[in-house]
Amino acid sequence: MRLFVALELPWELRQRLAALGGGVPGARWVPAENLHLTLRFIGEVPPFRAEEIDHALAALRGRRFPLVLAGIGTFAKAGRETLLWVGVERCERLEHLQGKIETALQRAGLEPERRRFVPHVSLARLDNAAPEKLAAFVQRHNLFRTGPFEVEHFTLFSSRLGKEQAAYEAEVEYELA
Ligand code: 2AM
Repeated sequence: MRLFVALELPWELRQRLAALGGGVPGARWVPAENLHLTLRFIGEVPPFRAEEIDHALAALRGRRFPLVLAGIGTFAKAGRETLLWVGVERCERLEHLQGKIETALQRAGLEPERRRFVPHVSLARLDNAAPEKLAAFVQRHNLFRTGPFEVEHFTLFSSRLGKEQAAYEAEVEYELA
């Protein structure tokens, strides 16, 4: 199965994020039900490994914390914008939780993640989006900011890749104290 660890977002917040979508030709907007904040992408693993991952995550002790989403940005590959996202206000407790998850997954036998953790919620994947439309979108929504919401658990998701959108399923929720 194809797995990743993420924070689920409150439904009202996801609706608010999904409502930002539109006005950028070449953007494939993530539907509200798929919006999440990835903490660690795992990828394809055999069932025995999935079980070890679950055990490692279940043994992790973490605490609840408030989180604020703020700002809009893009990632580019080879000079081309590929992803439009909403950012996260700097949060040490989020970084701490992500670090604990990384450690737990390495103990469960996964290779270390080499890429730096840049917390974000993907809003749209971009296929040749018109740069001026994209820039206008970023400018229009740059002050986007949510009220703080409480992160009470993190989630192990499985993902099945579809033609239009991936289908994500919450496999296990891990409560924070
Ligand atoms: P993204 O939204 O920033 O692209 C499920 O695929 C989640 O895992 C997505 O939110 C995706 O982040 C994230 N992810 C991180 N690395 C990935 C990779 N190499 N392949 C696919 N998804 C990845």
